Amino acid sequence: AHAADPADVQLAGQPSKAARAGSLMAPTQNIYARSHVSLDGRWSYIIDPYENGYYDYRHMPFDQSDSGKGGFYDDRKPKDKTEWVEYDFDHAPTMKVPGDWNSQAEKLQLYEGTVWLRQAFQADPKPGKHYALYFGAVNYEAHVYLNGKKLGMHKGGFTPFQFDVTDKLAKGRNVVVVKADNTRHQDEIPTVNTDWWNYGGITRDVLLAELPATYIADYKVQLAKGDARRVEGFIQMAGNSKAQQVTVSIPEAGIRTTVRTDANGRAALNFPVNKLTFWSPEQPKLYSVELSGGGDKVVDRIGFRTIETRGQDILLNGKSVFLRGISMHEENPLIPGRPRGAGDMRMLLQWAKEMNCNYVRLAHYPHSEEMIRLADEMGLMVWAEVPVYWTISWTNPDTYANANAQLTDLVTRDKNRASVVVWSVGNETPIGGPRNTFMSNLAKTARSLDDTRLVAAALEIHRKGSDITVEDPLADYLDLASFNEYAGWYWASNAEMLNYRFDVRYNKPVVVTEFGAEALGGYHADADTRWSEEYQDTLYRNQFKMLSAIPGLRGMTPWVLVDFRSPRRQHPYFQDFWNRKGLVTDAGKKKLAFWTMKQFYDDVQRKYA
Ligand code: GCB
Repeated sequence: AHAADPADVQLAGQPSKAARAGSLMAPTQNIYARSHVSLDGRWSYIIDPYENGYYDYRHMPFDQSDSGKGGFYDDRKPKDKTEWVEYDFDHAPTMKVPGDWNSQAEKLQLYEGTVWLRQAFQADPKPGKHYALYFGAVNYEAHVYLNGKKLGMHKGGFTPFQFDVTDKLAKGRNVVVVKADNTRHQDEIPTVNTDWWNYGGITRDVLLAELPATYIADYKVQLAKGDARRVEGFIQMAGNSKAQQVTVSIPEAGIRTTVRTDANGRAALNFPVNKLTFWSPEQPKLYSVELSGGGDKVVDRIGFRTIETRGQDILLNGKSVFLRGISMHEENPLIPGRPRGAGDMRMLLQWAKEMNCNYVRLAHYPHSEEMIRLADEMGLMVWAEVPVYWTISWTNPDTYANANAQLTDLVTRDKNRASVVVWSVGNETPIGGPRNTFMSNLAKTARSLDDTRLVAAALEIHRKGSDITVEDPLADYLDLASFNEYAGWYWASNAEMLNYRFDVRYNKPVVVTEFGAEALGGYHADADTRWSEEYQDTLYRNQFKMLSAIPGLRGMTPWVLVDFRSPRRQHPYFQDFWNRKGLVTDAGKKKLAFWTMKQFYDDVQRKYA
């Protein structure tokens, strides 16, 4: 709508492009380990369904109209009693950041549109330093202003972005204003139709980071593809003098190597490693990895492991594994809403651990960096996904660029996390020419950015008589035969489902990405009664029988760990805006099938021991 503003460019994940994009810059790797202040806390907000703080009464954006003043980003106060100003952040209500707005005010529960958020903070910028204003995620479209001046715009609700504010920070009081807009659009990623709550707002941390004149902007330190004895990766310096000597050391393993970055700040990493303890769910070993050069130093906690497929086997550190998983949303049912911190996330992952999982599918969008770091620490392998879900606008090149940018940002952010073993390029996308091109291109992007992990997607199944087949041209680009199936729920019933059999013809590991049934916690009846815990429990038992007959079965992530909110779920008694396929209720209580699932995983674990 306002493309004239040069700062309104979407983050493309590449440092070179980002450098051109106004003050948007590629997010700094491991920003939490840099010198920073948190801007989390209570932010003042104004609900603005008509975008009154953005457009004048002729519907011209204030920043392009003659009227000039009027945008809420000015955070204006009347100079004296005679002046007319119709908004006032100082007397506006406040909400918690990070935190979605839907769960913080009754007025906002179903709201989709614009909310303005404001925070004031003190700064003392020092000469020779770089300053970056970082957002972990804002859903969906964020226009960001510092001291009344626009820094830029970012689209995409689940990936980080940051602005270079080096020359824009004031000594003393600064004001940051965010216009967050969670309106759904057909051409965006995700599109208008999803089975989850469209939580709006600043849902992850906001930081102001201080970086040295020359700094380590990005790095990858991981084992080479299928090679447990060699680290491969890169270092990317940014700032004033990018050609630097950079030392990478892993003191605990007695490793130390030095490389020289080129004029663009780039150096490849490639060095032998012996005697490393490999990361695994049983022993989630993380090493302190130190990178230093050009006056900067950053320390990360990194695990080392290999992941690959051979025929129908998935090999973790060369050993065949079964992915004992569960799908999960990034939502704390007890709020309910997006997690407000690491404690909320740990609670969710802990439930997966209690079920004896060694793996989680973080559906259907990039979860917070903190979630992945917890998975690293707690020993859970991760399937990471982008919100390319259902019926995307396959032929729109801007839509593709957006999906590609979100995937790039995800891989860029999490490439050093040992827990991540699969990049998923989407979920249940309907087969067709333009879609096949779109999706296979995304798969190629994932592989070109990172060839050390598996690339997959949650595919759909087809039924012919009693045969269930998986046939999708996209599968040629993927490492797993991974699909969703709802035997016993959306088709067939508990009584009929065992008449079906799976025929998966790909010589790839079979990982069932979803199956499930809804059950209202505490509702007990017989195994034929929909919505009862007994129905769900029997469906799980039947699924285990059906799936165990598939020769290449190497994992599953049933749908879903916890009941979650969805506007599509409208049964007034059993659902009331909740998808009840959780194995844990919205009150945090385990349903019968939780224990059945755990029993199954205990058995599988013994077989793979
Ligand atoms: C699916 C979707 C998931 C839904 C689930 C359901 O296939 O991938 O997002 O929530 O089914 O409950 O219908």
